[in-house]
Amino acid sequence: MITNMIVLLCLSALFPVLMGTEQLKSDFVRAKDCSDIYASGYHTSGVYTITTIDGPVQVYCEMVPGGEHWMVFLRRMNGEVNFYRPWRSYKWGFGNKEGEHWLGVEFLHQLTRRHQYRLRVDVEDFDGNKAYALYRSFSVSSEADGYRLYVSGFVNGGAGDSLSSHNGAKFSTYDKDQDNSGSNCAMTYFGGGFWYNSCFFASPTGYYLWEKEGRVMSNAVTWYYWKKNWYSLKSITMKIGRVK
Ligand SMILES: [Ca+2]
Repeated sequence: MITNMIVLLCLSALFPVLMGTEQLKSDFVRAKDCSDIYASGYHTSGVYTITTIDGPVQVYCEMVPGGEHWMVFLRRMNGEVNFYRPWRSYKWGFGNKEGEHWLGVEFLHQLTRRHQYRLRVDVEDFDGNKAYALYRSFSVSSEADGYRLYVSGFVNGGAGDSLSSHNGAKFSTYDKDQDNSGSNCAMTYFGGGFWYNSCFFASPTGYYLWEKEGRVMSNAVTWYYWKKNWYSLKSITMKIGRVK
């Protein structure tokens, strides 16, 4: 009897800890993005599961002290993941959610058709300098419409505006050319899937280069209005936050 009570006491003491560190099953069902996860009481950055019409999907939620929270959909940081991939990969996502990955453009469409989101792009060079670009509005149209990018409301966090010139562009990969160039932007520049126009001022899915290699190419990971096309970034993160 006493032993049972001790076990119960221990369990009740442990339960809040478990609740704080693991996403409960009921939250899996409810959460459709990182805002829902944050609202459920999870304020630690990490990988969580959201529910989509195509089933559960793991996402990286960045929880910033003070209440901001973001859902990462692209991260480059060390070149561990190959981004030169076909349409199917960019539609459904690939990579490691803790590290380099692309979430999947279909999920971006599903989320942004129901709620309003903003976009933040964080960039970093090999000297440790950081900057960002914020867009107050971000959405992606349907696959039938080419997964067009819509961004507006630029706020300069030092990185400059390299994305507004991509506004309205369809999504392209090397095996699905929907760009506004006479050529195939992704194939020409050995780049990953992106909203290429003719061709780009931002190339977050370009070929990852390491500073020491000293051979920056036109197809590198670039953000033109910060470092032009001749500097391959150390890291870039694209993430969205629900506005309402
Ligand atoms: Ca083309």
